[in-house]
Amino acid sequence: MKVIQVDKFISEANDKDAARLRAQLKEKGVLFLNLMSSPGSGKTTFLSRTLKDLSDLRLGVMEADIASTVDAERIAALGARSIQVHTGGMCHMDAGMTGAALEGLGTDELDIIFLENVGNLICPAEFDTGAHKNVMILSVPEGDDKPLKYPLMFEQSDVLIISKTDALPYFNFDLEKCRERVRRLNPAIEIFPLSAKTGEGMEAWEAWLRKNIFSR
Ligand SMILES: Nc1nc2c(ncn2[C@@H]2O[C@H](COP(=O)(O)OP(=O)(O)O)[C@@H](O)[C@H]2O)c(=O)[nH]1
Ligand SMILES: [Mg+2]
Repeated sequence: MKVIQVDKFISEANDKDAARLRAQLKEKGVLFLNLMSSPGSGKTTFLSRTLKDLSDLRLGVMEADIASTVDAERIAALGARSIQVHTGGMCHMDAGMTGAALEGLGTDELDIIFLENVGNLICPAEFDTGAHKNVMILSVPEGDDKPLKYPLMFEQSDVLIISKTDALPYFNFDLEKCRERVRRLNPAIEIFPLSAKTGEGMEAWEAWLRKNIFSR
C-alpha cells in the first residue's frame, strides 16, 4: 500500500507563507505579535489593558476563536481596530488563515497587530503564523508546572507573561521555580510577571513593546 506523508508538505508550505507574511509586514513597518495561552488565562484582559495604556500607538487586534464574537467586541469597544476570525473548529491559526485575517483587518496605518490565538497550550505552538514574535501567557491559577507539561509552547515563545500576579497569595505558584523551569527550556525568553487587573508590572511589558516596534 502506498502511503504519502502530507504533514511535512503542509508544514513546509506553511513556513514559506509565514516567512512571506513576516517580510511584508516588516516592510510596511508593522510589528506582528502572536499571543498564545490556555483559555481563560487573561489574553483579552491583558490586550485591553495594553491598548488603553498605549493609546498613542496605532494598534490592531485579530481575535481567533472557534465560535462567538465576544472578544472582538470587547476590543472594538475600546475603539481599536479589530476583527473576529472563526477557525472552523481548528485549534490553531496557520499562516494562510492569518494572511486572510490580516487582509480583513487591513494593515495600513498600524504600528502593532496582535493575534489572540485560539486558547490552548498545544496546537498553536506548532504553527508559524508569520508573527515577528511569539508571546505566551501563563496565569498564576494554572500552576508553575506547566513548562514541564507543555515544553514546546515555552520553547517557541520570545516572551512569557506570567499573568494574574494579584492572585499569588491564594495559589501555590512558585515564581522562581517557574522562571527556572522556563529558562531551562528557553534561556533567551523574556519574562514579565504582571497583573492586568491591578496594572502592576504592565510598564515593563509596555517598555519591551515600545522597544520592539519598527521605527516609523
Ligand atoms: N485576578 C485577575 N483576574 C484576571 C486577570 N486578567 C484576567 N482575569 C480574569 O480571568 C478571566 C479570563 O480572562 P480573559 O481575558 O477573558 O481570558 P482569555 O480567555 O485568555 O482571553 C476573566 O474572568 C478575567 O476577569 C488578572 O490580572 N487578575
Ligand atoms: Mg480571549
